[in-house]
Amino acid sequence: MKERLLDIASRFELEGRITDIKPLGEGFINDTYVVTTEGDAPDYILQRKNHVIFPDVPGMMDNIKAVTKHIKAKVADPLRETLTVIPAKDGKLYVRDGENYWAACLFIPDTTSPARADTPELAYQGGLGTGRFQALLSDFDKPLNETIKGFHNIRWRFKQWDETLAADPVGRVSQLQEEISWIESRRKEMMDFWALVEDGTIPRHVTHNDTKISNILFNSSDGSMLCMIDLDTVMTSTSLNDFGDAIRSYANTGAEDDRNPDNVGMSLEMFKAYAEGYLHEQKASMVQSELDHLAFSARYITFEQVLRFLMDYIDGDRYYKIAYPEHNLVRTHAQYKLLRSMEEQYCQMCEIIRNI
Ligand code: ADP
Ligand code: GN1
Ligand code: MG
Repeated sequence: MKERLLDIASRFELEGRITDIKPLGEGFINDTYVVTTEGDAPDYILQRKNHVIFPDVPGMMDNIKAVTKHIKAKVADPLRETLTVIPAKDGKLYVRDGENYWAACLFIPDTTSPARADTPELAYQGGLGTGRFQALLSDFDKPLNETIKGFHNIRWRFKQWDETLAADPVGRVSQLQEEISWIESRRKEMMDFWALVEDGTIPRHVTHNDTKISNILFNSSDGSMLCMIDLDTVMTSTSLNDFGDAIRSYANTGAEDDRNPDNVGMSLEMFKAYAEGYLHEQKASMVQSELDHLAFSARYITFEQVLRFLMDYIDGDRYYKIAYPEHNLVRTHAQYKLLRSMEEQYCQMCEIIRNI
């Protein structure tokens, strides 16, 4: 494996002699490695991009190159404040190795990417980070490729859901009637929200679409936010979902896949801190329909995540990496507990947003 990784890394425009290649991070989709080099040369991130999930890797890399170029032109430290894509020696933004696609970028040193937010200060910084990312891209006007069809489009997700339930490929549906009812009982309210995006009441912008806490880097020196990473899903959608998706991780008192439901719930303190950071950057540019639905976006994306984990379980675990056979079902239950907690505290969430 190491020889193969070395061979792939050497096909990119890297500086310095490679001293090591090690796995990094806990992403559910790609395989990530850090490539260390000798002396003063930079280190790199090497990533096997999941081309089953991202069918157009070249189009995805074009998106990443375009948005990072746009950000670099605006920030004080362009090598730290966004990703730097490293091209292959043939000039392409990826290397093909048989079936697999690989991409590389600069490793940004002196940063942390925590798995969870332990303090409101960190949540505030995370909110600033997402808000700033959106602000930097607010005048980006080139069309972006849709890297995953219908990513946060619940109409599309329900189409996949209906097909998966009808196919029931591994015979799990009959055991899951209660979980399936959690989805069905919320179908209408979720579709009603998405209809507002479809009819333009809620505007579309360039968004990150995967804002969980492990997809942002903070400065190790003082914990301040540095930049959003994992830009594979940058597309045009509603900004609200970047807020809602982040709340799933920053404000969860437990883990995304907690086996103990008692650990899981939404912390209003963390919700408030994240919202303060986000709105500090975004408040002035948001329209009323967005502000009115900001709190709901946390319910929307958490619901979507319950649906996606359960749908993958019904589908025989083909999308998310799993660590044990029931993993997607455990994730479904833990995210459902979080959703219920949001529903119970929804009035307070709305009031927090109004007060900010
Ligand atoms: P995945 O798509 O599998 O989630 P990510 O792009 O999020 O992969 O990378 C996984 C982890 O690797 C991140 O959570 C972060 O800890 C680390 N990482 C990724 N890119 C960089 C980078 N450019 N500099 C430093 N660390 C990084
Ligand atoms: C995946 O790639 P990663 O691990 O950052 C997923 C997100 C989910 C998340 C759940 C492309 O994110 O949509 O919310 O897992 N990314 C993709 O933890 O599907
Ligand atoms: Mg990630």
